Amino acid sequence: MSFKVEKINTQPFSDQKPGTSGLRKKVTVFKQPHYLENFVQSIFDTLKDCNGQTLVLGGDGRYYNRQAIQVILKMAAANGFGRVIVGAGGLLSTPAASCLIRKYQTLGGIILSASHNPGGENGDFGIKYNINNGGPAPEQFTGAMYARSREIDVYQIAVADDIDIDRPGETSLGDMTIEVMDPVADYAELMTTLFDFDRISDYLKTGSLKICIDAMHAITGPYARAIFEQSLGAAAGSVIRAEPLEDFGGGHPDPNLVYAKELVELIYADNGPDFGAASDGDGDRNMILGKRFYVTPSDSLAVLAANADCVPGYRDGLAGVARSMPTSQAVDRVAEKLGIKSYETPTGWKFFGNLLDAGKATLCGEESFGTGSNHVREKDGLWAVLFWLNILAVKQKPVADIVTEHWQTYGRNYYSRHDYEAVESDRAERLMQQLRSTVTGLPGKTFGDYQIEYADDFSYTDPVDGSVSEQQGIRLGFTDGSRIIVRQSGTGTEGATLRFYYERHEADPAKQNLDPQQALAPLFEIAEAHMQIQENTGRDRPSVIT
Ligand code: G16
Repeated sequence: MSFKVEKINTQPFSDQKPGTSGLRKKVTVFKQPHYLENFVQSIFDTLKDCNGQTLVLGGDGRYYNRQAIQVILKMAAANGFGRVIVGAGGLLSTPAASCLIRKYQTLGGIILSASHNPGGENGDFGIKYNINNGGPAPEQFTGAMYARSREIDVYQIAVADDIDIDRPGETSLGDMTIEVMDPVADYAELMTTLFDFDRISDYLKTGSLKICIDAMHAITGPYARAIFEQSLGAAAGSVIRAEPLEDFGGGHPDPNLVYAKELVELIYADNGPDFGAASDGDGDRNMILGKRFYVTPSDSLAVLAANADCVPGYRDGLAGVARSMPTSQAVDRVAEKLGIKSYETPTGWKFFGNLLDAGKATLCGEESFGTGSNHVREKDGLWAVLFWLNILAVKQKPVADIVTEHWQTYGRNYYSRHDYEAVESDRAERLMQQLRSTVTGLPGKTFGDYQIEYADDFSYTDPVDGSVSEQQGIRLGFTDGSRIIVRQSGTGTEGATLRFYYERHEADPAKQNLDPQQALAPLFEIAEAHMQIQENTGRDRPSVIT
């Protein structure tokens, strides 16, 4: 293939600051001339020496994935990379990309996804760099990328025909080799080393556990079919919405009770499945459902930690657990009983990387439907489903029984998140600033039956490298352990999204069966009284409640 490198003069864009997880913008923003190229060159410039290095490349298949892959391949070749491993069709789930980076010890990887955000021509697109441990680049790196993007004036790209990324095999572009790989095989193989596939498969064959996995027309379809239907022998059709589509079939690939409506209807129907799960755009999130039963992500993490001895890959014990700050404290109680440490990090999977690398934590989780372990350095939706299936195959009990028995032992952490999406940025900023200015005066104050024990803007000092991340969300902690947390999302692409997280612990089994919205109502009232949420947001209710 003919090959010539061109140096293109460009001007910086001022808005290429990565958020909670990479750069996410509307497709229309990414399609501006030089926009994608500037950001990719900023990544390469930050890496400095790319000569002869190997990169993993793939995405969740959303609109613009294929075009972006062609641009990145040509830029990688022009910047001296020796090899790029690409998922066939340009597809790689986020956990599979992390798996490949680790397995083939590459310099890193570029993942194209806007995760749970909608896709299509008018939807969102995203790009993120993962480092050689397979995890998202830490803040120092993303900060340097952003700084570079503010001063960039030239990028390099090969002038060449488009590369065939659909057929597995090797091709070359100048001195660079492009290896198109089956996106599923290595990841599926890794799963067999962690879970008892025979036991799960035998249990599925008894017919006592009918499962339904909703891939939401996003990346997990091919993975879920290979693992659940082909390897484990679940009935054909157990994976629904299995075909990855560029616009996710017009849906919102966010696995929660609102956006996975079809699955929720099935699980609540007579003769519906006994176990349901959904994944997001890029396959790193999960939602777990039992028959007419929803497991909150925070409870899911706690249950996995408490039952890790059922699973071969974790039978030798957990080094520790970690959760993001807004995630409920349910897993802390399990850690205490196990005599291991529970780490509290800011929101963003990147903060777990150091803990996993240093062997301080084995399982990690977030309230935002993310759970994972030290097997890769990303959260992993299908891994969480397999973990649950392994526990079910050992316990041979319904999901609801496992969770309610868990509550009886540890107490129930009632939990709910209220999101106000696409709020005007200055309104959201005003609410945050007003709240921030009150925190120092709050400890000792009472609101009805509740007294504030501490109030702060969460600051995290990484126990491994000592780096400090400030202003990670306002915490109001009450003397009974209840909490209200407020933070601005770092993944939205329209205005500002405000998130309010509410949590209350209930030790009495007789009081553990309330609707969380009812159980948490006193905390909603405190938040409204103190923050005037309705007035400040201009909304009379949240856009999404999970
Ligand atoms: C990303 C991050 C998660 C975070 C989530 C929500 O997930 O990796 O750590 O919890 O965003 O972040 P925010 O509350 O700032 O919107 P994903 O699945 O979108 O990559």
